Amino acid sequence: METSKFFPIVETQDEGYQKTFKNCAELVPTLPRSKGWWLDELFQYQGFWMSSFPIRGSMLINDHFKTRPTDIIVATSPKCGTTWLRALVFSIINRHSFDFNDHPLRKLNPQELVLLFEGHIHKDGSTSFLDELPSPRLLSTHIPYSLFPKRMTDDTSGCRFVYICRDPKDVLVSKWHFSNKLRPKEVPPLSLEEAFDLFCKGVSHYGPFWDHVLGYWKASVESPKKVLFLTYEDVKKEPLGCVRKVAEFLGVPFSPEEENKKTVEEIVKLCSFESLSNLDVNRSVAKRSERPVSNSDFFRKGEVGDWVNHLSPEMVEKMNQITEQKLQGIGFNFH
Ligand code: PAP
Repeated sequence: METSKFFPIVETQDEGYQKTFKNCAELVPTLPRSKGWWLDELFQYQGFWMSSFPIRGSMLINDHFKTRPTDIIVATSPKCGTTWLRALVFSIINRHSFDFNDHPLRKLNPQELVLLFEGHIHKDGSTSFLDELPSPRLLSTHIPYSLFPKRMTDDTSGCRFVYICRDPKDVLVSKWHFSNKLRPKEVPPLSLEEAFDLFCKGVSHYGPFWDHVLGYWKASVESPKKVLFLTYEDVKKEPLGCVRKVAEFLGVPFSPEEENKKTVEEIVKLCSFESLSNLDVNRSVAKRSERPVSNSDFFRKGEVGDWVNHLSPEMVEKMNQITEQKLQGIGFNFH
């Protein structure tokens, strides 16, 4: 069976990894598939559309990841504010280690500072890379909640998830712009109509979007000490309150001295769109071979409601209807 076309070449793997790689290589060609948003293919795996690389990442996490009670996972559906949340959580938990004027965020893009879990579980062909990270490990993910192993999602495990979601209309617009940056120059751009159609059918990375949100929402209701559920819109509206909430959730609340020193304000300021997007490191348009996007591609407008500039009234109505129907009666909506 020809499997290499689905996967990038990976370093030598240890024996346990080899077995998972083999299982995954056999599984992927049997899954329902659809064209992707750039030139990738998406496969339907356990109810979610994913490309082959994160499917394998998810299988590796299930088979091999050794969880620690201090692990913190920043989780999102793509284009919901991962970059922002990575920066905020990193700054909150490391606030005693760095000076705000000489902060790692001033030199590294948040995507480089807080690594993608399903990407880095492949690194070095064994768990050694992740095993060697100091505690508390802070990792980022797009993997849906139901795909994580019980040993991470059980109430008895100390591992915590901070989730952020966003109005799907803004997610679609952001994803459409981003996808066209990833498409090779030789192929025509993805039209907004095509993107809308794929998104509404649930065929988007780690989608259906609504099922992704539902998984984390339900977990946050059932296990509020394990999963904190935030929205992009709320963080925009009340950044200080949200940062305090995250710190409390992670067991590192701000002390009265820190409040006096305006540490919360410093974190919000450093991680704001205006501040991060204007740093030299994030203005860089250089691309690396392992990542076909540049740091600057993660910063576009950073606004709530940009969909009004792109979507037709019919599109808005259809998207709102899907959202109403999917989230009906759960106690949460995007209003
Ligand atoms: P990813 O899923 O590829 O990791 P992610 O960071 O989740 O991307 O989403 C990018 C969006 O967050 C962009 O939204 P836009 O296209 O609507 O503009 C980006 O501009 C926005 N973003 C990035 N950093 C920040 C920030 N510090 N504050 C607010 N929004 C931000």
